[in-house]
Amino acid sequence: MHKLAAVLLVVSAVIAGTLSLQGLAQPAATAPAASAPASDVVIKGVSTMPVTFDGNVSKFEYADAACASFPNGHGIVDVSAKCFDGYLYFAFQIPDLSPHPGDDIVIMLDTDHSRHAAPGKTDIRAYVRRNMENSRMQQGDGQKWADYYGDWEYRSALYSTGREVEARIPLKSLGIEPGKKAALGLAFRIWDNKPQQTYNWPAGSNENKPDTWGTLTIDLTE
Ligand SMILES: [Ca+2]
Repeated sequence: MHKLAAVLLVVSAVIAGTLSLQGLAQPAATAPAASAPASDVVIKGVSTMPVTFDGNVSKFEYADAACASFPNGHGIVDVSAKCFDGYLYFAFQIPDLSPHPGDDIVIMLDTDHSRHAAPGKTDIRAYVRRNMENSRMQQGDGQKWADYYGDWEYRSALYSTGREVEARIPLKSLGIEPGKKAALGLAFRIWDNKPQQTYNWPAGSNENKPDTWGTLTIDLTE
């Protein structure tokens, strides 16, 4: 009887311990993703999974992609990045419970990783609006962003609780050749209209300051 009581005590202690551990583990597991997402994205090799460039983001297209994520007030934005068929692809799954025509996502590349304090000629970005005809491509002029005619393409699709965006740019227009390795600056910015709020990746980065951006490594040497 004493033994049984002891066993029960141990079992209940283990259960209590497990429960309290789970309670502790939850904020510890989510906190790093929210406050300090990794600021490096590494693409190794060319993807083997074909893309249908239609705005829909499926796991069959991006299962072997490099990943990043950041919160946007509605949930977590999942970003996939990969190289395929001569293009650099980005795919976004953006939870958004308050759709507004002015919502956007912006993809910024510092193509020579020069990390200037203001957008320069080698800094480019795709400014993808929910209202797609208002989307545009921009390039730094040394002080600020200005419109340009680049090689970006983008598509978007809606789902019940958000939208998905695919964007691509030819590797050639970034000066990246097959068999080579390159480092670029990389940042994302989301503007949400309801409530009005900006969300950045990496956390704390500034879209107008390439020296605050993360790093995209494209390694095509294998
Ligand atoms: Ca697709």
